[in-house]
Amino acid sequence: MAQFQEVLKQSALHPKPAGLVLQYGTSGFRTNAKQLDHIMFRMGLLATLRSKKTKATIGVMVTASHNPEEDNGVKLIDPMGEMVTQDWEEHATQLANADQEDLLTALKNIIEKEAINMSQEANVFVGKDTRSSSASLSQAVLDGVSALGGHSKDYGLVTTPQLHYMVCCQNTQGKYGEATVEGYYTKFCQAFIQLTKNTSNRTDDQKHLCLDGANGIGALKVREMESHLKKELQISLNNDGSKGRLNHQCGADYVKVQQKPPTGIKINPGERCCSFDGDADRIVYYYTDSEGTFHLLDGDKMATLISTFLKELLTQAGLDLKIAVVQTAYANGSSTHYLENTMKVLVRCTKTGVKHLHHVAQEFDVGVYFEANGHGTVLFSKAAEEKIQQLAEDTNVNDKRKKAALLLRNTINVINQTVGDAISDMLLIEAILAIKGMTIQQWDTIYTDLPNRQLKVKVADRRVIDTTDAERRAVTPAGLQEAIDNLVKKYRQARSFVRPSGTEDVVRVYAEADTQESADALAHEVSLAVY
Ligand code: 16G
Ligand code: ZN
Repeated sequence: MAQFQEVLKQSALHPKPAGLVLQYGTSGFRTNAKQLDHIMFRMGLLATLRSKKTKATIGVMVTASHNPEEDNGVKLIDPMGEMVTQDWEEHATQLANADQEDLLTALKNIIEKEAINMSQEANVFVGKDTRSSSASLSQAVLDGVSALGGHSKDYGLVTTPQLHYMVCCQNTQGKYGEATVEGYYTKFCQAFIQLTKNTSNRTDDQKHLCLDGANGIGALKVREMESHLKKELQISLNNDGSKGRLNHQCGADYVKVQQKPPTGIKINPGERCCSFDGDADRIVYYYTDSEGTFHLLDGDKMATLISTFLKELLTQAGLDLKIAVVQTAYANGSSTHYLENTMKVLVRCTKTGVKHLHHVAQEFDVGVYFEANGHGTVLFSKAAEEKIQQLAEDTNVNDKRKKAALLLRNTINVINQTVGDAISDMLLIEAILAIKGMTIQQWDTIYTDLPNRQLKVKVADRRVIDTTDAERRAVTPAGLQEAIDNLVKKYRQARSFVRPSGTEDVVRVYAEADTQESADALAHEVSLAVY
């Protein structure tokens, strides 16, 4: 077939370095940008096949998120804006690692296995972050799509969640919103304005937010969005990419891991601040108190604020909908305890990685999911959305129920349900704080985090560690879990687990306890048990 000849010809322009083996990991392919040209071309091919198979538009995002500027990466987005399925992750790895002369065979294998009709049309949306390597790498994706005769639309510079949104809008014929950047701002900002409309007497201080854009795409997009916010949110933007390097001593990952503010930003005591990561799918909040002590409000604190807000509204609206919070093993024990025992909300724990949390959250009417690192969103079932909509339109309900229903409806509209989204999460949190008339300090005191420590340990082969119970217990090597259990017993309010990283060649250790000294000591002792 002529298209295979074209693939052969084009692929010669995107040759695979001999001997290079890469894997489609938890967040796609990610490594030094110099090694990725052939991967990008091949992911263009694969996205085209996935589009033919699903008869829908597929997304390809070129980004390495919070990694350093010299890295890059790519991930595929499925029709409803979710991560691509596991089987196709495997196809991606197969295709990426085929030697140049075996590429057609690998391609044909996938076509056969998936019974793909090659005369079906294909449509692929492509987006990229601000890395200097992203321009040529996203061109390689586009080359891959056109080599297989697919149509493509290049969105250029967008955040990862914006591309997820575009794909979802396109495949739902605009029901989710308009598949343009302008449509994105209109949808989310309008909902934000509606939510904050009746909050009385917000001072300029309350409307003010200090934002660290990680010198990345999020900063660019917040600038574009600002006029839509009609001064209801006044953002002072730091690390906007004009001077500093992407993710260098700034951004959500730096702030979360280092437990300190981005370097070089002056923060006034009590001032509400947040940081995005390099592709704006993660956000963390923080402030410093009058003594200069730094306070981090991570994904767990966001999940708690959001689920409390939603639960109160559901009760006021008189809607009997099942709400749950989905966390990972990294969730601070205090947050889980508060949610289960004070808020009486159902809490579920899953393996690390957004797709796992997303999947479990889909089981509930309202599923709030957050990783401690700041990636998260809220999912509403179709039935839940319909009930809320009906109540909001019902003329026979009392004012209190009606008001709650309207707030719920606008809350749904301010949330990007396709994936965790720093911009949408920021608008949601800002709206909740405004509605509740709450300061960041008041939000912070809902519960107190248990002191904790994370360490990474280099071992000969991290795959010898196998885990169960959402990564909270080690099954192999024999004796390891018992050793951890014995160490944990020595401390108060203690908990610890180990798991092989899905993104680095290390084993990660997590420990928490009643004091920082204890958490540090426990993490250290557990890391010795891992060797
Ligand atoms: C990836 C995941 C993130 C997870 C992290 C864990 C996505 C989009 N990203 O970045 O959710 O927290 O991996 O990394 O799923 P680790 O396995 O190295 O600890
Ligand atoms: Zn990210």
